[in-house]
Amino acid sequence: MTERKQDDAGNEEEHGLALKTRPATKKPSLYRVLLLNDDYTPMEFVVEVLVRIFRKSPEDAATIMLHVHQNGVGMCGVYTYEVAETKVAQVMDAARRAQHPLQCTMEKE
Ligand code: TYC
Repeated sequence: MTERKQDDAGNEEEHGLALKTRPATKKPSLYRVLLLNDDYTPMEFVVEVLVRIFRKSPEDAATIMLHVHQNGVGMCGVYTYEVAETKVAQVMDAARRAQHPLQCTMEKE
């Protein structure tokens, strides 16, 4: 009877020889990017942001914009930390340049 041991990555060890059954990878944490409603940012500007920065179709962008308008907050997408951070910065920069009070945040999923 052969004794088989598995390490933390699920790799089998036998006689000191590690047999890699799968790579020891870790899934990155994901973050939701959220848009917040306000009374002043034009609806058209929000749709443009969703199309240009979040790669939404004009139809999906309009649906998300209306959801935020009616519910106060809505999700633009789920991304790894660095991608989410970049998208939040791009939205905040576009809003600042256009002098709209649009706010965008991220939260861990
Ligand atoms: N409430 C805004 C208006 O009536 C539209 C709006 C939608 C603003 C979504 C921000 O994230 C937002 N003009």
